[in-house]
Amino acid sequence: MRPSRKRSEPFDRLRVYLVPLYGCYARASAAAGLVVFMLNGLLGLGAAEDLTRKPKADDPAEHAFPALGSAPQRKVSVEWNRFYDTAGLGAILARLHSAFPKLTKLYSVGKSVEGRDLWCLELTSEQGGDPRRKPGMYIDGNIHGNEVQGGEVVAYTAWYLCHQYGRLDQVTELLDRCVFYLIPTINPDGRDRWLHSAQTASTSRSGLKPVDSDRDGVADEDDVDDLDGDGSITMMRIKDPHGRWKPHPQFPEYLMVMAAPDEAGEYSLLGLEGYDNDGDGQVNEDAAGGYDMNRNWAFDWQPNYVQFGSHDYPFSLPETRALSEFIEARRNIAALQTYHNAGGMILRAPGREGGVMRGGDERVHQALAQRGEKMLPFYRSMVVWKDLYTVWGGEFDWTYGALGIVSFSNELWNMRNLDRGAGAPSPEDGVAFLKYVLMNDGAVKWHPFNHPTFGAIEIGGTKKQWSRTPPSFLLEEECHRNMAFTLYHADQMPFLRLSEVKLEKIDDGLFRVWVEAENRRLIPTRTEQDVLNHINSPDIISLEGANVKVLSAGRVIDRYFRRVEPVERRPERVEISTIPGLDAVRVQFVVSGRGQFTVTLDSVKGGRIVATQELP
Ligand SMILES: [Ca+2]
Ligand SMILES: [Ca+2]
Ligand SMILES: [Ca+2]
Ligand SMILES: [Ca+2]
Ligand SMILES: [Zn+2]
Repeated sequence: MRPSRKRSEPFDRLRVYLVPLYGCYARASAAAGLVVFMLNGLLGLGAAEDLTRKPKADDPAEHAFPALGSAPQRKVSVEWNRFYDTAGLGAILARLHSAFPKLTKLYSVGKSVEGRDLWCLELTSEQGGDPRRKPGMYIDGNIHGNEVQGGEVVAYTAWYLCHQYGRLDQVTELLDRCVFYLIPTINPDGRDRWLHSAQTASTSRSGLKPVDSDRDGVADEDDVDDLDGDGSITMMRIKDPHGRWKPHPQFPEYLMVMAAPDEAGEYSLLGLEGYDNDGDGQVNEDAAGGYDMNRNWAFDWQPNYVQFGSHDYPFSLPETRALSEFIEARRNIAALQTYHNAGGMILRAPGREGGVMRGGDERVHQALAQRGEKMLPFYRSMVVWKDLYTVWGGEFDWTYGALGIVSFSNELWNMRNLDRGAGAPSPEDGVAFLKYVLMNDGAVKWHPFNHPTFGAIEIGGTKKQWSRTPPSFLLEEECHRNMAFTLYHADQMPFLRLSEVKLEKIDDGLFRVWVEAENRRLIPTRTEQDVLNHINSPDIISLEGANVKVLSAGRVIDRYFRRVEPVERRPERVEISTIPGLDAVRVQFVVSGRGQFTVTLDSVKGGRIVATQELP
């Protein structure tokens, strides 16, 4: 078939000619410049611009087309390249709720110390019946006040699910089958303090119940202070011939380094910006709050002298109390994610050495997290106590340990995203990113200040958004990828069906009914922790009919040899401890009678499934 080949030859030649031209920018632009120069010469055009004609100033959104992964039409427009305070996150949820009233319910789960609501957007479709009987995915963020972007990830998830329902089959099926409980911020006081006032990347972690951290009889009397009123809490340094620090030779305006052991330094560091507000001889020794909401949960809880920040007793804080009651009341919650920052981690229990994580449950968590590592560049699957540090009374230790929920905590944002190189960026790489990519937004140059205690000092360093949260243009990516992992986690919640209801005649009016109940996803209906501790009711497969009597029943322990372990009592109702992931359980009933009967599979986390059949 040569002729057609021959016809295309001139095009092939053209392509061969064009490819190197594209590949060599210098040559292409030189050639284009020459052409423009020649045209201008020929047409006699001057350099003056025509200022009379303009494009129409339409709404650009009316001319927008989708990039993959996001909604083309946006009933609710939100920019995901910035942070929102508690009222802002609430406003996003409120707008979503009024734009998608059939998909959403919006309510407050409780109030914070300062009286801010813990807003929850409940999201599911009207398909598939009672939301309380659908497998539930609980997602929260920002338990540490400074770890703000969890709030945006959760709000993004709400926004994305609302807009993609009915457009992407995967999302439609997910909302038909499951229910989402989305609480963007569970520490709204700490969040607002971090966003509204001068802070560092790590301050305002606590909630705002006053605590006398230094036990001088007064609570919260000496926090950081924005000395120069520039909206940032940075570092204080003082010229000191005996100091161990010196400006970085390459980046002296921003970066300090330790002097070599045999080298004289130039500066001493004096800590975070601030005064000794109460004149006790210490600076910034008792900040607002002074506890850790993620150490206040009633599993492996330890008092403050063992676990700093655990507060008075488990659930002593209004936020953790309200959230625990909310979660505990929804036994359909089978999966949970709680977003923190930073470091790029997919964390799982246990929080302490020797803490609880059952073997089978560990394998489920591992499989999910391994998928997550592929979805989240630079994120690593980790166990808290072993790979990070010991946590007593953490949120997901309680949700897994006390409730048997498959739980993760993602530590959002990894600094490796700065240059996406082979290893972690050095301080110099970080400063280069600040300088060349962020045009120095993120840094405060060292500048003089006259301090009442220290005298002539200098203030400077990085802004609070640096190091623990992504810059604007990477924030939407962080939101989407983490949401995608959490939707995958949600999709692996138990997905049950009665895959077989088969009749076998024994005699006239006497039958065996073989029932198979299948779980088409990875997460079992009840985790090992749940089964071993009798946390939730077992799954139940029952059979009933107006003219049908169940004579006996049993669990099938070998379907090929038809071995059945009989049920001692109430044969119409067989208890199943769990339906494992991607597996099935089988039950055999012996029945007499005639007419219609129903088989019901009832699972706390897997829902209620009914099949109807008839005895001949
Ligand atoms: Ca105090
Ligand atoms: Ca300042
Ligand atoms: Ca003080
Ligand atoms: Ca102070
Ligand atoms: Zn945290």
